[in-house]
Amino acid sequence: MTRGGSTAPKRAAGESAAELVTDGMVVGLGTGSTAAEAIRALGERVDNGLAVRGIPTSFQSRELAREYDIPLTSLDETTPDIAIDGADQVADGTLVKGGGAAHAREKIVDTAADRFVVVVDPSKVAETLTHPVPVEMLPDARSTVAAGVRGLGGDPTLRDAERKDGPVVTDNGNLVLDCDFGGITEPDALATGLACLPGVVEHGLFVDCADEIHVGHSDGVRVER
Ligand code: ABF
Repeated sequence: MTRGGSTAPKRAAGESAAELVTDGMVVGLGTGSTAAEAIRALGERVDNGLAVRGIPTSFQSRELAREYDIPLTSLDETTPDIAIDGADQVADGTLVKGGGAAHAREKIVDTAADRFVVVVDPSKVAETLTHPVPVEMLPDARSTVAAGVRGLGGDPTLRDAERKDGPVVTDNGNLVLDCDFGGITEPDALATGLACLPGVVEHGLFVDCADEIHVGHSDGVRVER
């Protein structure tokens, strides 16, 4: 799923990160509209002879890579030299991800990479994380995980519970709770608390994972971290 449309800042961030890729590299291919700009830019370079292989973080990024003729590989074969991925919010180098419900695979691929580059537009940058944290869980654990999240001070909402076709189901066949914690002042402790809840597959807090954050603006890119 490519959420949100393309804009000049997203394009600038994606292109800036794609320029870091050199011949022979294995690239983790992120999810979302900003990461899609990086995949597009990479595809253009592949068209001009760059030899790379991609490891997709979602069905969406796999389809996009195929569209741009980027050869694919997997974590069973190799590890990424670099991963380029988007975020829902960034504060002090910590990310909230998972708006596309792909954060479990994103976290596996992004943290396996030698270099993890985040691509965002300025609307994603905050002083303190306030974005609800997506928590992917086994369907059977939906009520117990929700209770655990409340115990950690959060307010959980099953993603798209009211939708006619039923709630969002991830690429892994699981459900997602969007958990509002207000301002997150201790992301490390919260990440540990969420990871310890039985039935949680993965949460969308990425603490101490990003090596660089490319913030696209309409007049260029600022690299943070
Ligand atoms: C993925 O796509 C997610 O982890 C994040 O939720 C989202 C960002 O999308 P966009 O770049 O479209 O805002 O990276």
